[in-house]
Amino acid sequence: MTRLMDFPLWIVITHFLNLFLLLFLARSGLEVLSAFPKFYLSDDCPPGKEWLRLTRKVVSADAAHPWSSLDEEEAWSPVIALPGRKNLGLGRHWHFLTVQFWIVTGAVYIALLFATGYWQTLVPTSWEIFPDALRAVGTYLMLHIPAPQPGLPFNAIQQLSYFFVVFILAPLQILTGAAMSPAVLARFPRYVWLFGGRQRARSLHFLGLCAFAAFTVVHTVMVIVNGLPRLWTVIVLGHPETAPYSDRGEALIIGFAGLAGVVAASVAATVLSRRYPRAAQRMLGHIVNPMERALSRAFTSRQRYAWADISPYHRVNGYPPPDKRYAELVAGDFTDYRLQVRGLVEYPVSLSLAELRGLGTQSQIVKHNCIQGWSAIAQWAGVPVAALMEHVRPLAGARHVAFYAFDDKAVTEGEGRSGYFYGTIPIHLAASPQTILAMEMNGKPLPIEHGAPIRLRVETQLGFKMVKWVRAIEFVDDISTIGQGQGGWREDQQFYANAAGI
Ligand SMILES: Nc1nc2c(c(=O)[nH]1)N[C@H]1C(S)=C(S)[C@@H](COP(=O)(O)O)O[C@H]1N2
Ligand SMILES: [Mo]
Repeated sequence: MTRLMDFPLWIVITHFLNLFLLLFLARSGLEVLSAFPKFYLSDDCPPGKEWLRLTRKVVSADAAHPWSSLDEEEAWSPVIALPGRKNLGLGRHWHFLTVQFWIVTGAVYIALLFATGYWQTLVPTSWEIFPDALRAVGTYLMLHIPAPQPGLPFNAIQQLSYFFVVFILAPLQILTGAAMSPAVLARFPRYVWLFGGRQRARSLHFLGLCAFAAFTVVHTVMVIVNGLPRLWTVIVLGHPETAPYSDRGEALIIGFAGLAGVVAASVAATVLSRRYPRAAQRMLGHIVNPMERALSRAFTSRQRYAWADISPYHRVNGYPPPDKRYAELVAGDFTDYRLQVRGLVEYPVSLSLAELRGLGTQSQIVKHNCIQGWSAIAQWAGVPVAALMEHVRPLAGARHVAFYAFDDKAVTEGEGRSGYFYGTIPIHLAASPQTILAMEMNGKPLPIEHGAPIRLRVETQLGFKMVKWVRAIEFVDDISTIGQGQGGWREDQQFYANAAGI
């Protein structure tokens, strides 16, 4: 039993890695949050009905002039957010990179916990733990240190809180994180219902962050109160609590070097991302994109909501095209509109809306998930891209499909960005059953703000992949020659990941 009093090296190492990775997770998580700093109970995200708002900007459904959800973004300081100041794309990259290492660290830790019998220090084996924990809290409140439980290194409240963090809080963060993925949501809508929907999962994920933060503060204070030099030595060197701590100097140096390393890595990640965003996007992408691609490939959308589920208000992202050419098409009720379909196809075509519709239509009621964090349910009807592919016959070399839009983002979104909006998807997503060129929304012709006359819907992906105001479609073998080569306008200009299943 005395063995349990040790603080073995594997705990020292996983404890340190956990601290390191949690800092990255929290900071990148705050970056993601800054893109839509409000929390809803309902997946409709009704403007003004958020249960928590971390911004002063208020938007309303009946605003006098149209707004785009990108206007709801906040620029948070790089001191708290990684990388800070409206860098959602890279914030997500850091988050998804770090979470992979965090899960591996956690899995190794739990495996060793059970392999060594050390689980007994964390897992309570009697209901007495609750009254004992209360008594321990009482002892703390009287400014005394409660005695550890017999044969264990921790008192009851310590054991209970460590158990909660390791076996409840950490898994809950992973599960609620997964419940926000559009691919998971599209394939397993019932899983997301476990948490009461995507927005509740998002709220819980945030409360989980708060719980982690609160735990970290209390835990640190308690370590200080419980006897800093001795415990510091234990945490850094892993010596048995009972051993003499002659190595205090060594522990001080190693411990502070470790903390300095964490801070330095955090600063380096911030500076690298802010100075060399494209390099950061590429580097992080090497590890993050394969995971996203695998998810998007494995899951097909099986969404089938009811008409009653349709959101009363559906946010808009992206201002309509200011081009004269587009205004003329609108004025002519799109009778002059032709969809160009070209590239690596056997039969390039130019289709009127009636001709396009003639290829066959389909309708779906689905949840839209914007990368910023909001969601909304709507019915969309239009022509399956698969039907179009049957018509134009992509050649064997066609591996991606590019969708070009009418909106010049230099005019509508500014912020130093340029070029017309476009997006690409791999050809297998284009052929997916719920991938359509929508021409109708909620039983009416597609409204201008939602992409008239045609917008793409790819139901396992984030909203930014669903190009609105589609002008032309091109089948290509390689996306690196289009735009700045990252696979889409938001990928090029905002450093979003090209795969968008998470
Ligand atoms: N042409 C074009 N398509 C676009 C955008 C845009 O700015 N321009 N924004 C994208 C983003 S980020 C989202 S979330 C969805 C929003 O669709 P909605 O406005 O119909 O809700 O459109 C996507 N398609
Ligand atoms: Mo979006």
